[in-house]
Amino acid sequence: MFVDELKLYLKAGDGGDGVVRWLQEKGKDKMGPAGGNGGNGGSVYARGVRDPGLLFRYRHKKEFVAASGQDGMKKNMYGKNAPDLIVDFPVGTVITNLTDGSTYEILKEDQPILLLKGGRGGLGNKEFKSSVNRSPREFTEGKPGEDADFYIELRLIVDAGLVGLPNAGKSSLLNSITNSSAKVGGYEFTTLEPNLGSFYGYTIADIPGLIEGASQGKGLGYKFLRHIKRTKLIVHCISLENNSLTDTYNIIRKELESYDDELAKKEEIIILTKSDLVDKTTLDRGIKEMKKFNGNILTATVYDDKAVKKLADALVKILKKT
Ligand SMILES: Nc1nc2c(ncn2[C@@H]2O[C@H](COP(=O)(O)OP(=O)(O)OP(=O)(O)O)[C@@H](O)[C@H]2O)c(=O)[nH]1
Ligand SMILES: [Mg+2]
Repeated sequence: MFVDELKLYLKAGDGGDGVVRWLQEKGKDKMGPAGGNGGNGGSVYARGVRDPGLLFRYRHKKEFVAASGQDGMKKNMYGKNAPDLIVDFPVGTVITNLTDGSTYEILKEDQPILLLKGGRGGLGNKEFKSSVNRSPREFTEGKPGEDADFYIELRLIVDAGLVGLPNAGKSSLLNSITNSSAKVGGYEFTTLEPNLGSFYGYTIADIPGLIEGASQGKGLGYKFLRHIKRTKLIVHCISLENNSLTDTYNIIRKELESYDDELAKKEEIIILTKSDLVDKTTLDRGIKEMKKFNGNILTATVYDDKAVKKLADALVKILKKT
């Protein structure tokens, strides 16, 4: 199961309390204040890791709480600061603090981002000593650490995203040009979650097929469109098996547009797939028909190594430009 959305409660550690203590010497009474300050609570940081499947691990763990600072001690000793809590998220995660609305994007590995500050430790009675008060009984409690509910959403960072109807041959294409071994099947919705493949240093995503009415919740593919929100290039796959390439093209375009205007404005190329199933005249007619929509029409068949190589070369060129 691929988890790309969840809620987490995060809390930074509370500050330790300051304390009231007195210097002691054998046979003598209180010799002045000696209560130490409390330590600071641990802060909560988000850190990026290169593991798109990581959120799966958090599906049952709904909260992370950083440790509290230690209370102050006698002989003016400070309580220990608590360590910060670092929570890992896949690169591409968008984190929204549901209390104040602030958002954070994890775009790189490492580079921890502060989400919640730990509470400061309180002051011991030693801090309240003054010329007028040599035996202060005052101290302060540690401040509470910040806390909030967070909405966690993964939007994969990919260079190209394959979209199209179910059965268009997207996964087959991904497998033929990348190291991916996505499941392929002669039925709709073979792909149930995004597949990633690397391609000359670029990342290509294959997402479940889209169908007409996807934006109204039909089919599976819609919720996965978030994973191509950040892609530079949309690779629109249309099988030459379709009776009307134009209608097929328009169905997918309409769903992209109703999902997000920005998505619809992204650079797009069209790949006409399964070219082995049609004759040369039909193929040429198909290319001509699609040229109305897009200057970049490629063709593909996964059963011909030369054709795959040609497609891969063309795709690299396009990716280099975008
Ligand atoms: N003849 C021919 N068949 C192909 C080609 N590419 C894919 N197919 C077949 O088309 C069917 C669908 O392929 P998939 O790659 O699973 O299609 P998909 O677009 O990923 O489908 P979903 O995951 O359901 O959206 C499978 O039976 C493939 O074997 C091709 O180039 N030529
Ligand atoms: Mg597929």
